[in-house]
Amino acid sequence: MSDGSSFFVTTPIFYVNDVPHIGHAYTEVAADVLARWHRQRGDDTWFLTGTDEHGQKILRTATANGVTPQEWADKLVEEAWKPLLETIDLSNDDFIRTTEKRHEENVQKFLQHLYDTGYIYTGEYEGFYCVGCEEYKQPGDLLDGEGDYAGQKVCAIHSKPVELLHEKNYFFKMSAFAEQLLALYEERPDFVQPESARNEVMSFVRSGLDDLSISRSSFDWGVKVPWDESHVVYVWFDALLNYVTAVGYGQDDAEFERRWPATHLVGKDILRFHAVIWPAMLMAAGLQVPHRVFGHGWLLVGGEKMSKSKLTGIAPTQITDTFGSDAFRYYFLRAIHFGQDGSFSWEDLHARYTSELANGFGNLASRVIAMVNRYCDGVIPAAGDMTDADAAIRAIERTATATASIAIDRLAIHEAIGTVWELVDALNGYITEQEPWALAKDPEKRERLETVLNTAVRGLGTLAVLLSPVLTKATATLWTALGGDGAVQDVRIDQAWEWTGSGTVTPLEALFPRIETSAE
Ligand code: ME8
Repeated sequence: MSDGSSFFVTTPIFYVNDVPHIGHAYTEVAADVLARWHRQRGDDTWFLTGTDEHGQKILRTATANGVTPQEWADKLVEEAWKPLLETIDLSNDDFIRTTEKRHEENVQKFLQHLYDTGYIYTGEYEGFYCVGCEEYKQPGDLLDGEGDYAGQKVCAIHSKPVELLHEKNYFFKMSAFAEQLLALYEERPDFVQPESARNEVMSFVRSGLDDLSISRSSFDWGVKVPWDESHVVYVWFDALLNYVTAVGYGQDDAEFERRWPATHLVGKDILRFHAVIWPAMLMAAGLQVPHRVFGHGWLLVGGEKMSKSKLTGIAPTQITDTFGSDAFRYYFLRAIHFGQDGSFSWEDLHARYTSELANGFGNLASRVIAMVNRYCDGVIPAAGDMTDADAAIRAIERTATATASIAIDRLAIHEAIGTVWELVDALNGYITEQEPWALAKDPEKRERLETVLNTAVRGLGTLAVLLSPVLTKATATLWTALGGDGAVQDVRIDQAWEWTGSGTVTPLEALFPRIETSAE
């Protein structure tokens, strides 16, 4: 399937004004599954994540907490954002912070280049600014405030009042790229995904593109504008550049050439920054635009976008402490159609954990291994003549291997997992129908028993490989119990169905122990 091509996947870099919640972790696990899948297909893979540390939002939070913004960012990164990587078992290759020298210096280089080539000019701007979004808002994007904010205009995303700003700033000639952007969306229909996101972006650009204010002079927490140190770079202009500064832009041409362009996964809240502003910036600098931008949906709690500011934020550890990182990764990626909004509820999580992970997959693995131990002294038996039922399982393994990879290429992560789950269900049905416990009672059916157990063990091996990007821990345990060679994540995922069990199995503890009560 793969020719060992390059695959670079990113998440947004997250603001360090607060600690992570499950919305941030959702994008992270999606990117992680893609990265692990591609690595297992032999692609030259790079997975980047990190933190966005400049701007007014961080400055205000730090000030309110009586520390410098750098101290605040250092604390949050070390105490909250880096620990998240372990909480949900991320395999990121790099973690960039926008306060690092490798980033700041090359943001300045990029800006200077645009200035020298005439894409930056001085101008004045007056408009409503939302510090939560770190963005100037159009009047049409605002709502009338209620309660404490009656009589004021509030941001539709943060429900907090916007501020009227009037500044003399540097501007990026973004409007010059409207035609080129529209041509890009036309020529490369997969550039912005899903389709609904593409339509939204196209109509936004068609309605007219303004130039973009890219500096601020009323505070100094940011990257200094190289030719005018009384200004700092607008936080979004600075932040977007992380995707190239992290892979060598301005300092290591070979690395940059090797990695860029990227697949960007972002929440739909920040789609325009990635699908409009970012490609325009790259076009101005004469660099390649991203490979694609995928805007996923929101996690909803009680029907609303989950957010810390609305006090509906749930910390990832609230879930992983009870259910584990595998269940976290599985639940959000399986239950939510990637690209659409999805409601989170503890009941749904608990129900899926029990029926799909504990009863569906975990129980299958335990039963099959226990039977090999009981009936064959732990030695994986060879297969005899195959029946249609055995051949059907082999066919499903083969189809799942191929179809899941195709779904991953389309970024349909939920579909890839769903396809693999057809094999879980088929194997459970196969065991029920073939009744190995009954075959074991009849010495004349010994060969049939061995064929059934061989087929089931091979199926489990295929599942271990195909699910390893998602269920990172359970599949490693299963692979060891099956006597698989080396680490499961080193087995080629596009050849998952080819694994032939041999040797001995070792006893397996429940992969997903039952959790009796809801964690609510
Ligand atoms: O926007 N559902 O950072 P941020 C799903 N620093 N995903 C969610 C979510 C929810 N309820 N809430 C947050 C920024 N997310 C900028 C990005 S990139 C150059 C700069 C996820 O900390 C989702 O990925 O506000 C969303 O886009 C991101 O967190 C916003 O994170």
